Amino acid sequence: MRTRACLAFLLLTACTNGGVLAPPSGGGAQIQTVDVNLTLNPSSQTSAGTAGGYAPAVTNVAVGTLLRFKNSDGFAHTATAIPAATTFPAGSPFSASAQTQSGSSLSQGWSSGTLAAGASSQTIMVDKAGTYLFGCFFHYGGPMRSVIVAQ
Ligand SMILES: [Cu+2]
Repeated sequence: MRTRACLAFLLLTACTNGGVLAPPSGGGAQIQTVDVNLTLNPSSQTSAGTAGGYAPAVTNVAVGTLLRFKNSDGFAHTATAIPAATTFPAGSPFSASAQTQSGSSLSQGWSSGTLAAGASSQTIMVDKAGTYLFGCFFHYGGPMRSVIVAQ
């Protein structure tokens, strides 16, 4: 009996935490969503090279905002930082670790991990002004890559 009650508590706790999208303490941070969809979002030219698969192609955000990536496509994608790049590398810059969710600050390394159809990423704090490139582990050559400009 005691074990069952404990298990129920753990499940309830896990579900509650998993569903909460509230910003970190201090509250009130805006969440800006980037759409992830290789099927619907066309390629376009940006200052970093040819982007595609995310909308907007260039996301303008204010420092202090939270970013989230939502996969509205019918198959899996990632949104993964390309560290220290000002133009998109010719070949994929990603390793298999891109498939695992990591990071929560824009200026540090981060990845949404593999986002199944319909899934949303963790929120990523826009902690520092700058231009940040990211792309999809599976479809980098699609091209599936995009730009975040934080001010
Ligand atoms: Cu993809």
